[in-house]
Amino acid sequence: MSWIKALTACLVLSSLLSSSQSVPISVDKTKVKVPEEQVQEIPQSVDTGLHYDRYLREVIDFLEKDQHFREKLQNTGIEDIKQGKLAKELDFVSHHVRTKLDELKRQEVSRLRTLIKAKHDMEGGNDVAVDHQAVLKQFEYLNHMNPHTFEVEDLDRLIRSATKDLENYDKERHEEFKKYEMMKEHERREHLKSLSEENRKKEEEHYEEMKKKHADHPKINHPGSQNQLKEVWEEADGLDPDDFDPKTFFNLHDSNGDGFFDEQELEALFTKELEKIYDPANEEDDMVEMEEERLRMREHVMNEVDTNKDRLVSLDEFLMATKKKEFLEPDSWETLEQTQAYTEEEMREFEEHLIRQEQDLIQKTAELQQQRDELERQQEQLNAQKKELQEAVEHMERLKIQKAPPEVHVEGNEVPESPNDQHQAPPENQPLPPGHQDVPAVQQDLSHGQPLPQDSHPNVIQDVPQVP
Ligand SMILES: [Ca+2]
Ligand SMILES: [Ca+2]
Repeated sequence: MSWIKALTACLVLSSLLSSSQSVPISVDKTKVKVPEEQVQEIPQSVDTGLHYDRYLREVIDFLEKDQHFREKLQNTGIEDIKQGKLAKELDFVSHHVRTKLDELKRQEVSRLRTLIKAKHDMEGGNDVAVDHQAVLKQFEYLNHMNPHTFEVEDLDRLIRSATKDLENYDKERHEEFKKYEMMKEHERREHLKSLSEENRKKEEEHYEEMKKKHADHPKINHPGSQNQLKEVWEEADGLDPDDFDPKTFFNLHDSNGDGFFDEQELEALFTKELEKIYDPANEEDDMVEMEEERLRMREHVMNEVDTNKDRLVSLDEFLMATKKKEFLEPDSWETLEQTQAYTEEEMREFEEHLIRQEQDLIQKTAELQQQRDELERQQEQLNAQKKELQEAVEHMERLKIQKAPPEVHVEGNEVPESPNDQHQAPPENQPLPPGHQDVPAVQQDLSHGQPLPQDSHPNVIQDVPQVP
């Protein structure tokens, strides 16, 4: 098994082959430093569909440039790769490749942080700080404890994660398809509910008619059978069916010439069959269903033909399969519309789930409205308090102005005379000015001009000589 094959098989990255082949082996034999434009180039291989697809492909792309790593890969079996033996060879790759891998990892960590932040913001958690370290743990394909350099553990994690994730990838696609179909049916049922009796009847008739029209198509050949491949040979390749030769067929459709049928190359073989059922111009043909049918066909052929389970069909495996009875006399292929995507029970659960989601949404909306009302109420209260405070301040200002003395121009040491001073009593030992003895504190003897003791006051009055 070729070195590229070993790694791609392990990673189920058959699509990588096209890009690997385009990198000349001599590149880093002659050049110590990889040219910058080549460094920046993104591999043009088929997307694996993983969310870290770009990172994965860039890492593989750079490892391929290292001669030591390539040689080790050549001599390492799939199981050993899966067990992490290949990852250990990272310690021996050249410095500039390591530096580039460090850079790729830092970029990936930064991309994840941006994603986490964006998700966090969307969920409305602006005021709470994100614990990146904790959230990063969910991304198992790199070592988040060391965000700066790419180490053996990073390669090990990448290999393990990609293997696991790609194995689950088809399963997830089937699940998504099922949900898609249930949602379609749910919307149809809801639409029917909104119609009048008469229109509902018409709509139902139309639906049945379209279903019938979709199911009416030429016979579908069993995927991977002689009949199916012969049709490709004749119609797509334009060759005489009598000349059909499996080995020639294999070489013709091994598009990248690596000696294996990968998933994409296999799927391409089913286009002729799928065109018998699906036409994008027809109302009754759903192209999402066409892709599900393509996936089913590829899975079926892989299961039958890929005996060593590396998700690639070698020429030997292919030739072995052409000798089997199923190849020559296959069963009929049950197409998607002939199978039930979901049970009524699953549909019921799905709709219940939708109702719960809707109720949650209504509840959340109500809670938000309540919070909004409360905030508005608090705002009004604050406004009222502010107004009161403002009025109090204005009142104080007015009082201050009333009490304050009029502004007097003062020269030298002259003390301004207060208007209140006029009403103040003069200092104690100063004689009162005439006419100011308003208080009879000391009564004067009017005849003698002598002060009299206070207790003699009534007599003094009596003693006043009577003028005849
Ligand atoms: Ca191939
Ligand atoms: Ca195989």
